[in-house]
Order: sequence, then structure tokens, then C-alpha cells
Amino acid sequence: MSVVSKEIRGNVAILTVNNPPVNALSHAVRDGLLNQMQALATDDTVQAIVVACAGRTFIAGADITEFGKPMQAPSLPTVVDAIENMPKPVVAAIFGTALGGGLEVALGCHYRVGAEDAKIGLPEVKLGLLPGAGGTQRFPRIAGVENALDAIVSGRHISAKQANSWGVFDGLVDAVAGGSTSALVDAAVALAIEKIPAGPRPTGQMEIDNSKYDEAFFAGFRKSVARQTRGYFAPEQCIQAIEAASRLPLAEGMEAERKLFMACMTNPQSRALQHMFFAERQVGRIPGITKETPRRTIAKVGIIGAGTMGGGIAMNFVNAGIPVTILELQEEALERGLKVVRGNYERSMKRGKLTQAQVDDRMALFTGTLEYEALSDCDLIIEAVFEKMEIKQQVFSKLDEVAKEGAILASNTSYLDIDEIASYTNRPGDVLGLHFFSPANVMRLLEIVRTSKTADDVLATCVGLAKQIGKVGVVAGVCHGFIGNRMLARYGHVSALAVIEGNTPQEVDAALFDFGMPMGPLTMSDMAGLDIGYMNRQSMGRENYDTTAYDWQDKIVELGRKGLKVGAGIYDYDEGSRVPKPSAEIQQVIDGESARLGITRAKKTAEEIVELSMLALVNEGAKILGEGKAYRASDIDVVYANGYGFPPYRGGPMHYADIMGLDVVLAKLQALSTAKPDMWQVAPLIEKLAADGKSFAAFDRENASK
Ligand code: 3H9
Repeated sequence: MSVVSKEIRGNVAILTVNNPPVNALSHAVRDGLLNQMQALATDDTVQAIVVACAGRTFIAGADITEFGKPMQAPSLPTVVDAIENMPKPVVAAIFGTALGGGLEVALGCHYRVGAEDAKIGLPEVKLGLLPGAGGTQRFPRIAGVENALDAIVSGRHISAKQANSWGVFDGLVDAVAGGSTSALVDAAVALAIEKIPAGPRPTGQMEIDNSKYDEAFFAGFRKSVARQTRGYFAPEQCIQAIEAASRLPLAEGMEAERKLFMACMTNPQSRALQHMFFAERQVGRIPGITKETPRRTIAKVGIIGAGTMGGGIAMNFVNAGIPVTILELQEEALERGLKVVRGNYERSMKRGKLTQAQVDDRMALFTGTLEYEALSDCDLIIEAVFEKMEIKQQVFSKLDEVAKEGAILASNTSYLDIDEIASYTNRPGDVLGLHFFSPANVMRLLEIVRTSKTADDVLATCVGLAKQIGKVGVVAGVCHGFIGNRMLARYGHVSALAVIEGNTPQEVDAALFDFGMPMGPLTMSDMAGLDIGYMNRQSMGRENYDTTAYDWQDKIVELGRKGLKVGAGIYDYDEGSRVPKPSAEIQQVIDGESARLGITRAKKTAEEIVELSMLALVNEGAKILGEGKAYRASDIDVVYANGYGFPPYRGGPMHYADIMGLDVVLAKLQALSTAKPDMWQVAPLIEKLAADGKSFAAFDRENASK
């Protein structure tokens, strides 16, 4: 079957795009659409046209794999213009997701019919782009400037019902939900026939009443999104393009859009964001796991521990409709935990995200228990108890007694050896780590930690489950801190040392905040609680870590300043406030410690702090990769962007290193290693890749083809 086929029904031609998996607008599709349109323009037997799609969705956008390669004509704007300029009505039949260039094609059509469960969107901004085939010009004309700003600057998916209320659709039909689209196509054909007398209604010729869209209006909008768009290049270009739409006729607006689109396309952010897009889709590919690998059914989940973590983890499953039994040892703790969960849902309700009935339905999926035996019918049991091996040992020995055969037993540990945890059961193949990030109901990252004995079907099940509960699940091997926290330790080391060697905490934090991190590392330590690192160091023994870097932090904890939770840490906090304020007392502690250690304080520049922090992340990332504890460099990028707030527009630390060039990275690491050999042992993988003139991306590609 051709990528764009034609069926004639009476005097209506139905063009069907068939380019699995998502009908992306590859060269063949653009060419096919244009050729068919050109032929139909002069075909007197056809008086109206329907644009439909085969498979699981309407066109989901331009073909991202073609970006960065020379464009093969026809361009998408040419195709969309050709559709809009057709002398006979053209109707789009939309189901699944009409995204990006796909929605632009639909906007080029004169009318649109949608399935009720369809979604539309212009998500280009998430790829560092703007809708470049007229989307910024046509969408405001049809949906209004406010709605266009909302949709294009956020890139979010919009339900057909909402889009219908904005005037995007001319009719909705019943949900398709993976079934047949024949009723949708029938409705589109009927509308096409109905519109023959009226003829085309080009979106581009619709007028925008721009009296209220003055500079102040756009300035107000910019301010309203400033926090979410900080550091990103594309959102501002999107706003300027929509501003152009509100002031200029289509042809001139299209010119403005093209210039802004090219500025985005050539900005490094777009390459980084496209890298993230594909990286997130790679994480599910696990060597040795195929479609044929059996999966276990997860119909009921048990959670041990109703603290913040346990409750948050439980919410993920309940939100996906999976009932949860949550175990605590004390009635009081159980009640407290369930109250926190209810409170979270009620806050969502207040923000209009859930109805009372939905809150009640979700709470009904929770069962609280004080007895391990109540977990005996669970298909997956996750423990989220205190981080101590003896406690984990007790929990897993007990689970081994009560869990049914075939149940998956998971630990949410952040650091502990899961091989050892598994050894406390008689079924180590059923054991793995499911490391959620706090707050567990919000953070997208899930590290799926495979032990030396985890069975393939257990791993495959959990990889699928991650997607089902809306997480991005990255598989890691067992090592101290797995991927994310192992790298975080090196990053924290750099910032702790920078402070004792001469910078103030706020200088270190500002450098990394300005780089794009949501907060600096020292603010983050205050937030997480300084006592965690303190206890960890106490258990390690002074000979096993860099005391110079951390003694000042230990002093702070010993002053009773454990961080935000007690209103004082590295920073001061006003009563009830989460805003860190520089502390004169702490600066004295730091200066005193520097003097005690005989350090002559000298400031590093913000650039130096950022560079050292990145080198620390990359060097550790490369060790993790070289040891096979991560499958891909891009998996590491996904971990850092989704679990630690690394700015996605920089593509993750490994992509960042590729952009620097691994030869440059190696030279810098070697210099650091000469000065501080203990801290900066160069990762052998960086030495090897740099010697071969290769990048981490090349390493990933080579491994994928093995
Ligand atoms: C654009 O349109 C620019 C224009 O404005 C201007 C031009 C001048 N291209 O996500 P999934 C692949 S920018 C190529 O796992 P789901 C994907 O890599 C584009 N490939 O499925 C994966 O491949 P594989 C604006 C694409 O059901 C497979 O399809 N559009 C594209 O969870 C399945 O994907 C977007 O940004 C693409 N456009 O979600 C939409 N899209 O199996 C991007 C997907 O080999 N796409 N693939 O790993 C999505 O958001 C989701 O894929 C979608 C389906 C919601 C459609």
C-alpha cells in the first residue's frame, strides 16, 4: 500500500496516510499528499476531499528523524499551503494524536471532524522548535490568541473536547479508542459533502481582532510563563511568532514564522531536546528482553511503609487503577500515612485536577494493614522502609514467607546492595530494585535496578509497569547509589569543596541555578536534610571520604542545623519559608574551617564551578557506563534530566560532554587528576572513546547494533 492512498466514494476522495508507527510526515508522506492534492485539484469527478489516517493515530508530526539532514522537497509548509489553497473543501478526520506538523496539516484542511478521545497539540516547543508549517499563524486564527499561546508555549496535549470548545473542530464523533475509524471517516465524508456548496474555508484567511493584543498583553503573558520557560530558547520564539500572527496577514506572518523556526532549528537546544526525546524512547530497550519475553500480571500491589515515600509510591499505582495494600507496623503511622495521601488528592481536587468522586474512587483502592499476611495476594510488593540492611533483611525474610509464588519483590533502597537483599529470600530471581524519587507521586524517574539474579520476566514486567504508571523507567545495575545518586555524590563533592576553598554557598548555588538547574546543590542538600549525608559519612569512617570537603557540613549538622526541615541549615530560613537566605553564622563556620585546614581561600568563577560540576558528573557517568551499570549514555541523561532537574535543553550530562568533545573533556580531567588524583581518577571509557575520536552517542549507536 502506498504511504498516501486514495479511495473514491461518490464525489469525495478519501486520502489515507499510512506510515507506521505514528504517520510522521516523512518525505514520502509529504510528496504523496502534495501529488494527490495536485491531481485532485483538477479532477472534476471529485468535489471534496477527506484526509484520513491508517493505524493507531492521525499524523503525529514532522518526521523527527529527518531533522538535521538536508530537507527534501516538498517542504511541509508547501504541502499545507497546497491543501489550504485547494479549490474544493478538504476535511481532516482526526483520531489518536494530531500533533505538530500533523495538526498543521489538519489546520490547512478547511474543516475538521474528530473522535471524542482524540488529542491535538503543537508540542514542537518540547523539541526546541516552534510549529513551522503555519501552526503559529493558523492556530491563533482558529482557536484564539490566548489559547494559541497556552497550547504552543506549553506544547501540551489538548483533548478534542477542549479543542472543540475553542472552535478547532466542526464536529466530534464517538471515541475510537484503538478500534475502527470507519464511523469517523463516514462523518468526515458526510461533512465534506455538506460543505461542497459552501466551498473551502481557509484558516489562513480568518481574521484576528487584534485590538486587545497589544505589547502589554504579550508582556503579561511572558511574565506569566517566565518561571517554566527560564533558560529555554524556543518559548520566546513561539510568542514572537504568535505576536506576528496577531498583527500580520498570513503571508507575512509565515515569513516571520520561518525566520523564527530557523533560529530554533539552528540553536543547540533543539538538538539537545531531540536527543532527550529519542533517549526517553530508548530506555525501554533492554538487551535480552524482547516482545516474546513473558510478562507477569500485576493486578495488586503491596507497599511496606506508609511514610512520605511509601504513600507517594502507592499513589502511582492507584492513579493507574491498580489497588494497593499498604503495610505499617503501627496503627497510628498507617493512619497518618493514609491521611497524607488523602491530603495530596484533596489538594489536586482544589486545583481542579480531580473531582470529589475521583478522590473517593482512588482512596477506595487503598487497603491499610498491620499484618504481613495481608500482602499474600499481591503480585508486586515494594518495601520503602528505613535504609538499614538489617531492617531490609527482616522485611525480605518475612516477605519470602508470606508472598505468593511468582510475586515480584522490590526494594526502594537508594544505596544498599540489592544482591544482598535478594539473598535473604529463597527466590532471588523475583527480587529487584524499584527506586522512586521524592516526591514519588510527582517525579517521573524510576530506576529499575537489576541484580545479578533478577529474572528476565521480572525485569520486563517492571519496565512495562513503569510506562503504565507514567514513569520513565531506566534500568541500572547494582552499585552504590545506582546511576543517579552515584553521580550526585561526585557533584556534591565538587560544590562542598568549592565552598571550603573560597566560594560562598550562594555563589556555588547561583552558578548552577544560572546554568539551568532548578536549584543549586547546597540548597538541595538543605532541602534533603544535611543529617542524611552526615549519618552516611559517620557510617563510612573518616578514612573513606574527603574530610576536607565535608567537615564544614558536619559542623553545621552538629550545630543542630539539619536543613530546611528544622528551619536552618547551610542557609537561614524565615519562619515557614522555604527561601534560603545567606547565613552570617555559617559563613563564619566555613571561614573558620578553611583556616583550621590551612586553606587560602580563593574564589572560582561561575564558569569554573559549572565546568567542574559537569566534569564530575560526566566522569562518574562514564565509569557507570564502562562498568555496564547503565546500558546507554543516553539512559544516564534521562536519569539526570528526570530525577535531578538537569536542564533538558542541555540534553543531559553525557550529551553535554559530547558537545564539549570527549578529547576536551579528557584533557580537562587529566589536568584535574594531576592536581587531585584521588578525586579525579579518569574514567577508562573516556580515555578510550577520546583516543578513538568517538562520542558517547557513537558508543550508544555501536552498542545498539551489536
Ligand atoms: C514538527 O512537527 C515540526 C513542524 O511543526 C514543522 C516542520 C517544518 N517522528 O512515543 P512512542 C516514533 S515536530 C519520527 O513510543 P506512544 C518514536 O520514536 C514533531 N518518529 O509511542 C517511536 O519509535 P520506536 C511534533 C516518531 O504511543 C515510535 O514512533 N510532534 C515521531 O507512547 C512510537 O513512539 C511531536 O513532537 C516523529 N514525530 O506516543 C510528537 N513520533 O518505536 C512526538 C514518534 O522506534 N511523538 N516517533 O522507538 C509523541 O509525542 C509520541 O510518539 C506519540 C505516541 C504521542 C505520538
